[in-house]
Amino acid sequence: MKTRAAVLHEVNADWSVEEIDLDPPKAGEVLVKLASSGLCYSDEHLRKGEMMPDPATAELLGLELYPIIGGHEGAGEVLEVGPGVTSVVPGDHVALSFVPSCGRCPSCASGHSNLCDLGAILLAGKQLDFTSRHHTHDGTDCAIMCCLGTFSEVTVVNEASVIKIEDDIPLQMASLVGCGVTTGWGSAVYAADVQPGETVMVIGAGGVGVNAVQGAAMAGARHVVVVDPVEFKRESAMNFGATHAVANLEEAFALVNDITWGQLAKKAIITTDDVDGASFPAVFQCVSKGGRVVLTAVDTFGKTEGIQMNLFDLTLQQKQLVGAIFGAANPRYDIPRLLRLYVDGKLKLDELVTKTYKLDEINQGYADLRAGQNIRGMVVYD
Ligand code: CXF
Ligand code: ZN
Repeated sequence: MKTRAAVLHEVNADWSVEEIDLDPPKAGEVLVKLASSGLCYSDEHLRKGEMMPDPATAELLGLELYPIIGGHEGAGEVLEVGPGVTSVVPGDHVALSFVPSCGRCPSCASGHSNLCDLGAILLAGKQLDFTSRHHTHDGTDCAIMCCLGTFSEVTVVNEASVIKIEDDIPLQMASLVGCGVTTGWGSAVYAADVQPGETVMVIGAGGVGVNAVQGAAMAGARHVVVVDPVEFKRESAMNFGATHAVANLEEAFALVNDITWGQLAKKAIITTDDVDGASFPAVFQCVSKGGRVVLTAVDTFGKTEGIQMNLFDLTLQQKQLVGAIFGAANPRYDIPRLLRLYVDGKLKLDELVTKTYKLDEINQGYADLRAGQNIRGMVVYD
Protein backbone atom coordinates (compact mmCIF):
# COMPACT_ATOMS: atom_id res chain seq x y z
CA MET A 1 0.00 0.00 0.00
CA LYS A 2 0.98 3.66 -0.32
CA THR A 3 1.29 5.87 2.75
CA ARG A 4 3.07 9.08 3.75
CA ALA A 5 6.03 9.36 6.08
CA ALA A 6 8.71 11.75 7.34
CA VAL A 7 11.98 10.36 6.03
CA LEU A 8 15.55 11.35 6.88
CA HIS A 9 17.85 10.90 3.88
CA GLU A 10 21.10 12.08 5.43
CA VAL A 11 22.53 13.45 8.64
CA ASN A 12 21.42 16.99 9.50
CA ALA A 13 18.86 17.10 6.67
CA ASP A 14 15.29 18.22 7.31
CA TRP A 15 12.59 15.57 7.54
CA SER A 16 11.27 14.89 4.05
CA VAL A 17 7.54 14.17 4.03
CA GLU A 18 6.91 11.85 1.10
CA GLU A 19 4.83 8.99 -0.20
CA ILE A 20 6.32 5.57 0.56
CA ASP A 21 5.46 1.96 -0.25
CA LEU A 22 4.53 -0.26 2.66
CA ASP A 23 4.50 -4.06 2.41
CA PRO A 24 1.88 -6.14 4.22
CA PRO A 25 2.86 -7.56 7.62
CA LYS A 26 4.87 -10.80 7.58
CA ALA A 27 4.81 -13.47 10.29
CA GLY A 28 4.70 -11.93 13.75
CA GLU A 29 4.09 -8.43 12.41
CA VAL A 30 1.25 -5.96 12.73
CA LEU A 31 0.01 -3.22 10.36
CA VAL A 32 -1.00 -0.18 12.43
CA LYS A 33 -2.80 3.01 11.32
CA LEU A 34 -1.40 5.66 13.63
CA ALA A 35 -3.51 8.31 15.31
CA SER A 36 -0.57 10.42 16.44
CA SER A 37 3.12 10.51 17.16
CA GLY A 38 4.91 12.45 19.86
CA LEU A 39 7.91 14.55 18.82
CA CYS A 40 10.62 13.28 21.15
CA TYR A 41 14.11 14.75 21.31
CA SER A 42 15.63 11.35 20.44
CA ASP A 43 14.46 11.84 16.83
CA GLU A 44 16.36 15.14 16.87
CA HIS A 45 19.41 13.18 18.09
CA LEU A 46 18.76 10.83 15.17
CA ARG A 47 18.56 13.74 12.72
CA LYS A 48 21.87 15.10 14.03
CA GLY A 49 23.51 11.69 13.55
CA GLU A 50 23.97 11.16 17.30
CA MET A 51 21.94 7.96 17.57
CA MET A 52 24.01 5.85 15.27
CA PRO A 53 27.58 4.96 14.41
CA ASP A 54 29.49 7.16 11.99
CA PRO A 55 29.12 6.04 8.33
CA ALA A 56 32.46 4.16 8.27
CA THR A 57 31.62 2.15 11.41
CA ALA A 58 28.12 1.53 10.13
CA GLU A 59 29.53 0.07 6.92
CA LEU A 60 31.83 -2.20 8.93
CA LEU A 61 28.81 -3.40 10.92
CA GLY A 62 26.76 -3.81 7.75
CA LEU A 63 24.17 -1.23 8.86
CA GLU A 64 22.30 0.82 6.28
CA LEU A 65 21.45 3.99 8.19
CA TYR A 66 19.56 5.99 5.56
CA PRO A 67 16.89 6.52 4.50
CA ILE A 68 15.21 6.17 7.88
CA ILE A 69 11.64 6.95 8.93
CA GLY A 70 11.62 8.66 12.31
CA GLY A 71 9.25 8.48 15.24
CA HIS A 72 9.02 6.15 18.22
CA GLU A 73 6.07 7.45 20.27
CA GLY A 74 2.83 6.34 18.64
CA ALA A 75 -0.55 4.71 19.08
CA GLY A 76 -3.27 3.68 16.68
CA GLU A 77 -5.55 0.98 15.36
CA VAL A 78 -4.54 -2.45 14.08
CA LEU A 79 -5.53 -2.85 10.40
CA GLU A 80 -4.04 -6.26 9.68
CA VAL A 81 -1.94 -8.92 11.39
CA GLY A 82 0.59 -11.33 9.92
CA PRO A 83 0.60 -15.12 10.49
CA GLY A 84 1.17 -16.18 14.07
CA VAL A 85 0.16 -12.94 15.76
CA THR A 86 -1.87 -13.83 18.84
CA SER A 87 -2.10 -10.76 21.08
CA VAL A 88 -4.05 -8.40 18.80
CA VAL A 89 -6.64 -8.58 16.00
CA PRO A 90 -7.72 -5.99 13.41
CA GLY A 91 -9.68 -3.18 15.07
CA ASP A 92 -7.75 -3.33 18.35
CA HIS A 93 -6.33 -0.13 19.76
CA VAL A 94 -2.63 -0.31 20.54
CA ALA A 95 0.19 1.74 21.98
CA LEU A 96 3.62 1.16 20.47
CA SER A 97 6.53 0.74 22.85
CA PHE A 98 9.94 2.01 21.73
CA VAL A 99 11.47 -1.05 23.37
CA PRO A 100 10.15 -4.39 22.12
CA SER A 101 9.49 -7.09 24.71
CA CYS A 102 9.48 -10.77 23.72
CA GLY A 103 8.49 -12.06 27.17
CA ARG A 104 10.91 -14.97 26.91
CA CYS A 105 14.51 -13.72 27.05
CA PRO A 106 16.36 -13.61 30.41
CA SER A 107 15.67 -9.87 30.83
CA CYS A 108 11.94 -10.22 30.12
CA ALA A 109 11.64 -13.35 32.22
CA SER A 110 13.28 -11.64 35.18
CA GLY A 111 10.97 -8.60 35.04
CA HIS A 112 13.28 -6.25 33.16
CA SER A 113 11.67 -6.27 29.75
CA ASN A 114 12.98 -2.76 29.04
CA LEU A 115 16.23 -4.66 28.48
CA CYS A 116 14.64 -7.30 26.19
CA ASP A 117 17.17 -9.00 23.92
CA LEU A 118 15.13 -7.87 20.90
CA GLY A 119 16.09 -4.29 21.81
CA ALA A 120 19.55 -5.02 20.45
CA ILE A 121 18.20 -4.28 16.97
CA LEU A 122 16.83 -0.85 17.96
CA LEU A 123 19.58 1.09 16.31
CA ALA A 124 19.71 -1.16 13.26
CA GLY A 125 16.24 0.14 12.58
CA LYS A 126 14.74 -2.68 10.51
CA GLN A 127 12.14 -5.33 11.16
CA LEU A 128 13.32 -7.97 13.62
CA ASP A 129 14.31 -10.25 10.70
CA PHE A 130 16.60 -7.42 9.45
CA THR A 131 14.49 -6.78 6.33
CA SER A 132 12.33 -3.75 5.48
CA ARG A 133 8.61 -3.32 4.93
CA HIS A 134 9.00 0.40 4.21
CA HIS A 135 10.44 1.59 0.89
CA THR A 136 10.88 4.96 -0.74
CA HIS A 137 9.09 5.54 -4.09
CA ASP A 138 12.19 4.32 -6.01
CA GLY A 139 12.19 1.03 -4.09
CA THR A 140 15.00 1.79 -1.61
CA ASP A 141 14.56 0.00 1.72
CA CYS A 142 13.88 2.33 4.65
CA ALA A 143 15.05 1.82 8.20
CA ILE A 144 12.57 2.78 10.93
CA MET A 145 13.35 4.49 14.25
CA CYS A 146 13.22 2.04 17.17
CA CYS A 147 11.65 -0.61 14.90
CA LEU A 148 8.52 1.60 14.80
CA GLY A 149 8.71 4.56 12.38
CA THR A 150 5.76 6.41 13.91
CA PHE A 151 6.31 9.37 11.57
CA SER A 152 4.44 7.25 9.02
CA GLU A 153 0.65 7.42 8.74
CA VAL A 154 0.61 3.63 8.59
CA THR A 155 3.46 1.40 9.72
CA VAL A 156 4.40 -2.26 10.12
CA VAL A 157 5.92 -3.27 13.45
CA ASN A 158 6.66 -6.49 15.29
CA GLU A 159 4.10 -7.83 17.74
CA ALA A 160 6.81 -7.46 20.41
CA SER A 161 6.44 -3.66 20.14
CA VAL A 162 2.63 -3.68 20.31
CA ILE A 163 0.66 -3.22 23.53
CA LYS A 164 -3.10 -3.69 23.35
CA ILE A 165 -4.97 -0.95 25.22
CA GLU A 166 -8.56 -0.37 26.20
CA ASP A 167 -10.89 1.19 23.61
CA ASP A 168 -11.95 4.11 25.83
CA ILE A 169 -8.43 5.55 26.04
CA PRO A 170 -7.84 8.51 23.70
CA LEU A 171 -5.25 7.33 21.18
CA GLN A 172 -3.37 10.64 21.21
CA MET A 173 -2.76 10.21 24.93
CA ALA A 174 -1.83 6.56 24.44
CA SER A 175 0.94 7.58 22.05
CA LEU A 176 2.68 9.52 24.83
CA VAL A 177 3.26 6.45 26.98
CA GLY A 178 5.30 4.78 24.23
CA CYS A 179 8.31 6.85 25.29
CA GLY A 180 8.27 10.15 27.20
CA VAL A 181 5.72 9.47 29.92
CA THR A 182 6.91 6.00 30.86
CA THR A 183 10.57 6.96 30.53
CA GLY A 184 10.16 9.93 32.88
CA TRP A 185 7.73 8.39 35.37
CA GLY A 186 9.71 5.13 35.53
CA SER A 187 12.98 7.03 36.00
CA ALA A 188 11.57 8.36 39.28
CA VAL A 189 9.51 5.38 40.44
CA TYR A 190 11.79 2.53 39.35
CA ALA A 191 15.28 3.77 38.49
CA ALA A 192 15.52 6.38 41.26
CA ASP A 193 13.24 4.33 43.55
CA VAL A 194 11.92 7.55 45.09
CA GLN A 195 10.63 7.01 48.64
CA PRO A 196 8.10 9.05 50.64
CA GLY A 197 9.67 12.13 52.14
CA GLU A 198 12.72 12.28 49.88
CA THR A 199 14.03 15.38 48.19
CA VAL A 200 14.35 14.76 44.45
CA MET A 201 15.94 16.90 41.75
CA VAL A 202 14.84 16.64 38.13
CA ILE A 203 17.32 18.25 35.75
CA GLY A 204 15.63 19.12 32.44
CA ALA A 205 11.87 19.76 32.44
CA GLY A 206 10.83 18.71 28.93
CA GLY A 207 8.56 15.88 27.82
CA VAL A 208 10.50 13.30 29.84
CA GLY A 209 11.45 15.47 32.82
CA VAL A 210 7.92 16.60 33.71
CA ASN A 211 6.93 12.94 33.87
CA ALA A 212 9.83 12.25 36.22
CA VAL A 213 8.30 15.07 38.27
CA GLN A 214 4.90 13.35 38.16
CA GLY A 215 6.48 10.04 39.18
CA ALA A 216 8.47 11.55 42.04
CA ALA A 217 5.39 13.37 43.35
CA MET A 218 3.28 10.20 43.07
CA ALA A 219 5.96 8.22 44.96
CA GLY A 220 5.67 10.68 47.84
CA ALA A 221 8.70 12.94 47.44
CA ARG A 222 8.64 15.84 49.91
CA HIS A 223 10.42 18.25 47.59
CA VAL A 224 10.62 17.96 43.79
CA VAL A 225 13.15 20.53 42.61
CA VAL A 226 13.22 21.17 38.87
CA VAL A 227 16.30 22.61 37.20
CA ASP A 228 15.83 24.11 33.73
CA PRO A 229 17.12 27.31 32.12
CA VAL A 230 13.84 27.86 30.23
CA GLU A 231 11.29 29.84 32.26
CA PHE A 232 8.27 28.35 30.45
CA LYS A 233 9.44 24.84 31.35
CA ARG A 234 10.05 25.77 34.98
CA GLU A 235 6.54 27.24 35.20
CA SER A 236 4.97 24.27 33.49
CA ALA A 237 6.77 21.80 35.81
CA MET A 238 4.99 23.38 38.77
CA ASN A 239 1.68 22.14 37.27
CA PHE A 240 2.99 18.55 37.26
CA GLY A 241 3.98 18.39 40.92
CA ALA A 242 7.28 20.29 41.20
CA THR A 243 7.59 22.13 44.50
CA HIS A 244 10.48 24.37 43.41
CA ALA A 245 12.03 25.37 40.08
CA VAL A 246 15.42 26.97 39.51
CA ALA A 247 17.40 27.90 36.42
CA ASN A 248 20.75 26.21 37.08
CA LEU A 249 22.66 23.79 39.29
CA GLU A 250 24.28 26.54 41.35
CA GLU A 251 20.86 27.79 42.40
CA ALA A 252 19.75 24.19 42.90
CA PHE A 253 22.57 23.49 45.36
CA ALA A 254 21.77 26.58 47.43
CA LEU A 255 18.08 25.64 47.44
CA VAL A 256 18.36 21.94 48.33
CA ASN A 257 20.98 22.74 50.95
CA ASP A 258 18.51 25.17 52.51
CA ILE A 259 15.27 23.15 52.32
CA THR A 260 16.89 19.92 53.57
CA TRP A 261 18.92 21.55 56.36
CA GLY A 262 22.12 20.48 54.64
CA GLN A 263 21.11 16.87 53.96
CA LEU A 264 20.81 17.56 50.22
CA ALA A 265 18.80 15.67 47.58
CA LYS A 266 18.47 11.90 47.95
CA LYS A 267 17.92 11.44 44.21
CA ALA A 268 18.72 13.43 41.06
CA ILE A 269 17.30 12.47 37.66
CA ILE A 270 18.95 13.84 34.52
CA THR A 271 16.40 14.29 31.74
CA THR A 272 18.07 16.99 29.65
CA ASP A 273 17.97 17.00 25.83
CA ASP A 274 21.73 16.61 25.61
CA VAL A 275 24.07 15.11 28.22
CA ASP A 276 26.51 17.64 29.64
CA GLY A 277 29.34 15.59 31.17
CA ALA A 278 30.92 18.76 32.55
CA SER A 279 27.88 19.30 34.79
CA PHE A 280 28.24 15.99 36.66
CA PRO A 281 30.34 17.36 39.55
CA ALA A 282 27.68 20.03 40.15
CA VAL A 283 24.92 17.41 40.02
CA PHE A 284 26.70 15.13 42.51
CA GLN A 285 27.35 18.11 44.79
CA CYS A 286 23.56 18.42 45.21
CA VAL A 287 23.16 14.73 46.16
CA SER A 288 23.40 13.39 49.72
CA LYS A 289 25.56 10.59 51.09
CA GLY A 290 24.09 7.32 49.84
CA GLY A 291 22.19 9.26 47.19
CA ARG A 292 21.58 8.28 43.57
CA VAL A 293 21.90 10.04 40.23
CA VAL A 294 19.84 8.54 37.40
CA LEU A 295 20.98 9.22 33.84
CA THR A 296 17.92 9.04 31.61
CA ALA A 297 19.13 11.55 29.01
CA VAL A 298 20.79 9.93 26.00
CA ASP A 299 24.35 10.91 25.08
CA THR A 300 25.90 10.59 21.63
CA PHE A 301 26.48 7.07 20.25
CA GLY A 302 30.07 5.92 20.81
CA LYS A 303 31.15 9.06 22.70
CA THR A 304 33.50 8.36 25.60
CA GLU A 305 34.91 11.75 26.55
CA GLY A 306 33.28 14.57 28.49
CA ILE A 307 32.56 13.36 32.02
CA GLN A 308 34.97 14.28 34.78
CA MET A 309 34.01 13.76 38.38
CA ASN A 310 35.49 13.10 41.79
CA LEU A 311 35.43 9.32 42.19
CA PHE A 312 36.99 9.58 45.67
CA ASP A 313 33.74 11.19 46.86
CA LEU A 314 31.66 8.67 44.94
CA THR A 315 33.21 5.87 46.99
CA LEU A 316 33.47 7.54 50.37
CA GLN A 317 29.99 9.03 50.23
CA GLN A 318 28.65 5.84 48.67
CA LYS A 319 26.82 7.65 45.89
CA GLN A 320 25.40 5.89 42.84
CA LEU A 321 25.25 6.76 39.15
CA VAL A 322 22.79 4.55 37.25
CA GLY A 323 21.57 4.60 33.67
CA ALA A 324 17.93 3.94 32.82
CA ILE A 325 16.30 2.97 29.52
CA PHE A 326 12.50 3.34 29.25
CA GLY A 327 12.57 4.41 32.89
CA ALA A 328 13.45 0.82 33.85
CA ALA A 329 9.74 0.14 33.26
CA ASN A 330 8.11 -2.97 31.76
CA PRO A 331 6.11 -2.00 28.64
CA ARG A 332 3.42 -4.68 28.97
CA TYR A 333 2.82 -3.92 32.62
CA ASP A 334 3.46 -0.21 32.89
CA ILE A 335 1.87 1.14 29.68
CA PRO A 336 -1.64 -0.11 30.61
CA ARG A 337 -0.97 0.84 34.25
CA LEU A 338 -0.08 4.45 33.39
CA LEU A 339 -3.05 4.76 31.04
CA ARG A 340 -5.35 3.54 33.81
CA LEU A 341 -3.86 6.13 36.18
CA TYR A 342 -4.66 8.74 33.50
CA VAL A 343 -8.26 7.56 33.16
CA ASP A 344 -8.57 7.66 36.96
CA GLY A 345 -7.36 11.28 36.99
CA LYS A 346 -4.09 10.53 38.79
CA LEU A 347 -1.65 11.12 35.92
CA LYS A 348 -1.67 14.20 33.69
CA LEU A 349 -1.34 13.51 29.98
CA ASP A 350 -3.48 16.09 28.15
CA GLU A 351 -1.45 18.89 29.73
CA LEU A 352 1.78 17.50 28.26
CA VAL A 353 0.84 18.40 24.68
CA THR A 354 1.88 21.99 24.02
CA LYS A 355 1.09 22.00 20.31
CA THR A 356 -0.13 19.63 17.61
CA TYR A 357 1.10 19.56 14.00
CA LYS A 358 0.19 17.93 10.72
CA LEU A 359 2.82 15.54 9.37
CA ASP A 360 3.77 18.18 6.77
CA GLU A 361 4.62 20.56 9.62
CA ILE A 362 7.04 18.19 11.35
CA ASN A 363 10.11 20.37 10.74
CA GLN A 364 8.30 23.27 12.40
CA GLY A 365 7.51 20.95 15.31
CA TYR A 366 11.22 20.22 15.78
CA ALA A 367 12.14 23.89 15.35
CA ASP A 368 9.71 24.67 18.19
CA LEU A 369 11.22 21.89 20.32
CA ARG A 370 14.75 23.21 19.72
CA ALA A 371 13.55 26.69 20.68
CA GLY A 372 12.33 25.37 24.04
CA GLN A 373 8.70 26.16 23.24
CA ASN A 374 7.20 22.68 23.63
CA ILE A 375 6.86 20.26 26.50
CA ARG A 376 5.56 17.76 23.92
CA GLY A 377 4.77 18.54 20.32
CA MET A 378 2.60 15.95 18.60
CA VAL A 379 1.90 15.02 14.99
CA VAL A 380 -1.80 14.23 14.67
CA TYR A 381 -2.80 12.14 11.64
CA ASP A 382 -6.14 12.46 9.80
C1 CXF B 1 15.66 6.64 23.22
C2 CXF B 1 16.71 5.78 23.82
C3 CXF B 1 17.73 5.38 22.83
C4 CXF B 1 17.12 4.78 21.62
C5 CXF B 1 16.08 5.67 21.02
C6 CXF B 1 15.04 6.08 22.00
N1 CXF B 1 14.75 6.87 24.23
C7 CXF B 1 13.86 7.84 24.29
O1 CXF B 1 13.68 8.74 23.57
ZN1 ZN C 1 11.73 9.23 23.02
